[in-house]
Amino acid sequence: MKMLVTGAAGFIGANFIHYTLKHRPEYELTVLDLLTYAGDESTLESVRDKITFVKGDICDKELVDKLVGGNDIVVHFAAESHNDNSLRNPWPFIQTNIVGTATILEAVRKHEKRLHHISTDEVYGDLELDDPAKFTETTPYNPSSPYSSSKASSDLLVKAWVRSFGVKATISNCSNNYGPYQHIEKFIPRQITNILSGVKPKLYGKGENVRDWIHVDDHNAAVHTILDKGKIGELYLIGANGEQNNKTVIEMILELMGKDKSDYEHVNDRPGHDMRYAIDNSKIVRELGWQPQYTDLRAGLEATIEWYTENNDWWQAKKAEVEAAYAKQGQ
Ligand code: NAD
Ligand code: TDX
Repeated sequence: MKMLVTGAAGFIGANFIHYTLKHRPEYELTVLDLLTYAGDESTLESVRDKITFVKGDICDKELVDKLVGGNDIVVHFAAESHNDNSLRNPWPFIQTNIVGTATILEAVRKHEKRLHHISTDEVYGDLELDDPAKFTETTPYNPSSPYSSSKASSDLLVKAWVRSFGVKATISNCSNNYGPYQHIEKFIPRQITNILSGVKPKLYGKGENVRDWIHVDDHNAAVHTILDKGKIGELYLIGANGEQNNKTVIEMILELMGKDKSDYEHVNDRPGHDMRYAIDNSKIVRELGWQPQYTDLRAGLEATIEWYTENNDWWQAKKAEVEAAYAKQGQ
């Protein structure tokens, strides 16, 4: 099996490479990644001799055409992924997430290759805190931010290419991931590295917003399940019943790191901040037999804290720039 993985110098894609080499050592893996601020080649250093790494842009038609033509399957993670950045400057999101996905689609159409498109639950917008409903595969798209609307656009392109051109694609929409190698701009690693740097964690607004946390290895196991057993043209939601509000998560991190659980500060809220995400995972559980393994968030956070504590070299150089950008927004 020859597999092209886009965006695998980033958080989930890199974990996907490590997971795949461990569980499917016979696969031949090629990575296509532009190494934007979010990509870090060192994340793949330990497996460098087992993969082919190509530095390049998913919007580069010629390069994408050549790489797709030489592989059997494309797993498409590459994206601009951070909501706060999309509010500062939407253009890279439009380019990479929409034009980049269209470029991949045209190549898989031409070469008749299988595609799995990685997306997010944020395409559905948000839920009220007291709403018993969760997102399902039939919830209407209603994205809130430039990030989530660009991901929604990319999903719609995939659906259209499946219907009109018979492209053999599947889509998955996953909830919030956590685990090792997550960029420190994101909520959980930002707070852990703040505490490790002697800075107070920063909670947007009142911190009532709920995210449905899933360990990155559970996400990647689900992606492999879809590649093995998923039905072409179908969309699958991935989630591990991990709903928690942000305040509770910050308090948990502080406690686990031996600090007073009230030792954080409230900062400016995110404009248009989605209130709650929640995944009904019954389709992938029922139809494909996938089950999450890491369902204890406290234990998962403990392991993640340990990873950031032991891998200071991986994140330290990025910290000042990330915090300077947040400071400009009063965050
Ligand atoms: P990330 O920002 O950590 O990594 C993105 C990677 O894509 C980086 O290595 C970057 O260099 C690369 N990239 C960006 N633009 C590129 C381009 N034009 N050409 C080639 N490579 C490019 O993101 P992540 O958190 O690992 O997310 C991966 C995917 O999963 C995204 O599609 C995201 O929408 C989706 N997703 C993320 C989450 C989450 O909680 N992080 C949840 C659900 C879905
Ligand atoms: O410092 C912070 N303080 C804070 O309260 C940061 C960075 C975030 N937050 C809040 C905002 C959100 O309610 O924490 C929550 C999580 O924030 P992010 O880590 O930025 O994630 P989110 O916006 O929920 O999006 C994530 O999940 C879905 C990923 O970044 C997306 O790529 C994915 O699609």
